[in-house]
Amino acid sequence: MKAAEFTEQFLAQLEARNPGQPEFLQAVRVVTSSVAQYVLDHPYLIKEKIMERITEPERVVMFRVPWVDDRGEIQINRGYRVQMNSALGPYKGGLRFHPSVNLSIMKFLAFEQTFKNCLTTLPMGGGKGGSDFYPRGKSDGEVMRFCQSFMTELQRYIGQDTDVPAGDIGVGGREIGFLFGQYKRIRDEFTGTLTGKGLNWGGSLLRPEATGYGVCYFAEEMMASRGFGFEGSTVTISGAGNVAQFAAKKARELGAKVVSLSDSDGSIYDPDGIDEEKWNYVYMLKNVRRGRIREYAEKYPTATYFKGQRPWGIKCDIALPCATQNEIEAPDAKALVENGCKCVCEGANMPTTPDAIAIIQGAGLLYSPGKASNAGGVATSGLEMTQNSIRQKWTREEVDAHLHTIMHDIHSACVKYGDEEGTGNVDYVKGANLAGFIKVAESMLDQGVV
Ligand code: NDP
Ligand code: 2IT
Repeated sequence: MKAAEFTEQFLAQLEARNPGQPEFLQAVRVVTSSVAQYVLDHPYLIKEKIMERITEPERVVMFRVPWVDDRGEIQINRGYRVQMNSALGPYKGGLRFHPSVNLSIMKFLAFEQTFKNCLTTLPMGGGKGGSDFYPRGKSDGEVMRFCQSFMTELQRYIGQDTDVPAGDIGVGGREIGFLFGQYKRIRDEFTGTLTGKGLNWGGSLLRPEATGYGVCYFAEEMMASRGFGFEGSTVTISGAGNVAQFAAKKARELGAKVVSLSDSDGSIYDPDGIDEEKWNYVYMLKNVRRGRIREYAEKYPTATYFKGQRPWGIKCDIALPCATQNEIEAPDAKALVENGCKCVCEGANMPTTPDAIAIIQGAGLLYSPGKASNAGGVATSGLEMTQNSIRQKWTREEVDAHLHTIMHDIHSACVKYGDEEGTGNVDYVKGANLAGFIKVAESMLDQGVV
C-alpha cells in the first residue's frame, strides 16, 4: 500500500467516527501524511492499531458552566477538557475561552499538544480544555464568577500528577489567578495544578514571555541554516495577545523591524516599526485597558489600520502567525511568497491551512509548524511544574537557558527526522510529526493495551 492510500483510508474511517469535526480531522490528516510511510514500514504499528489509538482521546469531559452576569441574569456556557494522551506524563495543555470553542477545536488542540509536549522532551502528556465563554467586554467580576464556576466542575478531573491546565486564547494571568484561587479553595491544597501562575504565588519567571520568545529562538535556528536571521529583517506578526506581544519584543531585540500586529477586527501596519515605547503602549493597551489594536493607529500616525484584514499582504522577510487556527489561507500564502517572504514560523496552533502550507513549502520558504516552534510556552510550563515540585524558584537567566536549549533540541529533532537528503531542505512538518509520533507511539506500546 502507498502512503497516500493509507492516509486516505485511515482518514475516511476517522471521519466516519468523528463527523462534524473539521479542525480535528485537519490536524490528524497532516500528522498521518507525515507518518504514513513510517507506519507502513513498521507493520507492528498497524497490528497494534496505533493510529486508531492515538487519535482517540483517553477521556473527554463536557460540562455546564452556569454563572450570573452583572445585570443579575443567568448565563450558561459549556466547558470542556480533552485528556488526549498520558503516555509521557500527566495531561498538560492550555484552556481556551473563545466563542468559537467546540469539541472539534478542543480535540485538534489536544492532539497537537500531545506531539508538541513530546518534542519538548519533558514528561508531559497532551490535553486541552476551555469554554465558549467570551471574556471580551466582560467585567473583572463577571470573568471571576465564570472562572469560579468553571473550576468548580473542572477540579474533579485535574491535579498536579493528573492534568495540569494553563492559558491559551482568552486565558491569561488574570484568569489563571481566578481559576487557581477556586481550585485551592475547593481542594484545600496549594499545588502546581495550574501553570502560568503569578510570580508571587508559584509562577515561573519567563512563562509569560516563553511562547513568543521560543518562536523567535526557533526561527533563528531555522534561518541560520540559510545564512540569515532577524538582524536587519522586516517581520509581520498577526495577533496582539500573549504570543504576538512577546514574539514582537524578542524579534526587535534580535535586530528586526516588526511592522504589524492584528486582532479579530483588523491589522495595523507601521512601516517605522514597533519600537520599545510603542511596544509598551501595546502591552498596556491589550493587558491593562483591554482595548483594540485599532487604537494603535490612532495613537501613532505612522501606522495605518486595515479593518477586517490580516497582515499577510504586507511585504516582509519573516512572517510569524500568532493569532489563531487557519489564519493563513492559500491567497495569503501566495501573497507572502510573491512579496519575497523567506520564513514562516508559527506561533499559533495550526494557523496555516494545508493548501497554504503546500504553497509555502512548494516555493522553498522555511516553514515550521506550531507544534515545534511554539513549544516554548508549554516547555516553560513544564519548568514551572519542576520548580513547584522541588519548591524552588529559578532565575530568569536559568529559565531562559533551559528554554534556549529546548528550542535548539526541538530544531535538531526536526532536522533529524525531516531532512530531505541531498536537497539541503528540511521538511519541518514531517520532522516534527515523526519525531513526536515515534516516541509517543512506542511509549503507548510499552504500556500495553490501555
Ligand atoms: P491571546 O488571547 O492572548 O491573544 C489572541 C490574539 O489572537 C488576540 O489578538 C485575538 O484578537 C486574536 N484572535 C483570536 N481569535 C481570532 C480569530 N478567530 N481571528 C483573528 N484573530 C483572532 O492568546 P495567545 O496569544 O495566548 O494565543 C495565540 C495563539 O497561540 C493561539 O493559537 C494559541 O493556541 C497559541 N499558543 C499559545 C500559547 C500560550 O502560551 N499562550 C502557547 C502555544 C501556542 P481578539 O482580541 O480580537 O480576539
Ligand atoms: O498551545 C499551547 O501549547 C499552550 N496554550 C500552552 C500550554 C501550557 O500548558 O502551557
